[in-house]
Amino acid sequence: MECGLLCQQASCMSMVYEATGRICHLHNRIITNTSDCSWRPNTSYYTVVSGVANGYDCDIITDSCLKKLPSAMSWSDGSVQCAAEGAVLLHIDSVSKQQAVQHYMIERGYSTVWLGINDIAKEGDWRTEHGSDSPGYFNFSPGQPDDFTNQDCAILKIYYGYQWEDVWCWSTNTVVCEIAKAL
Ligand SMILES: [Ca+2]
Ligand SMILES: [Ca+2]
Repeated sequence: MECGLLCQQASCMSMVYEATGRICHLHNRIITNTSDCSWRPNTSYYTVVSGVANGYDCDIITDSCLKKLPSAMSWSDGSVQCAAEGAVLLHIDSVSKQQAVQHYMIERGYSTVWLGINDIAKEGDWRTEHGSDSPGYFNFSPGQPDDFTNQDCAILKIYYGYQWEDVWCWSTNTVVCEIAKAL
């Protein structure tokens, strides 16, 4: 009861009460399913393994959770929308992640998805969405990026066998936000 009142006062999204230690854990994220919690033996509470905002799928990528936004939009609008919920645009930095995302897109029927990289600041110099890091991993389709009439943002595209293409940042594409799994 006290935990619930504390939660109300703090406007928390969910809570876990640790009976043995009489500790109330308040969370600012909704715990979406029981696999996010592990049952502690000999106690009457759950420990949060990964509490993630509602609507995110945490079974695709090892370290993060993904959510597709309801409508397609430009790269910068997608970036702002993801940031509003503490997330970033989907970022692929390894072969294994590329394969996992590809499987996810096939399963969901997504044909194009924005990637969190661009070469807006300097042509041909691809950088991650926030900050100045080089992405480190690239999977552009042969002949891409071609900067055709100033294309500075990247998508992952079914047409190119799920490889990447540079496109106009103002074009509208599916947005998948990515958020780190919280422990
Ligand atoms: Ca470019
Ligand atoms: Ca292109």
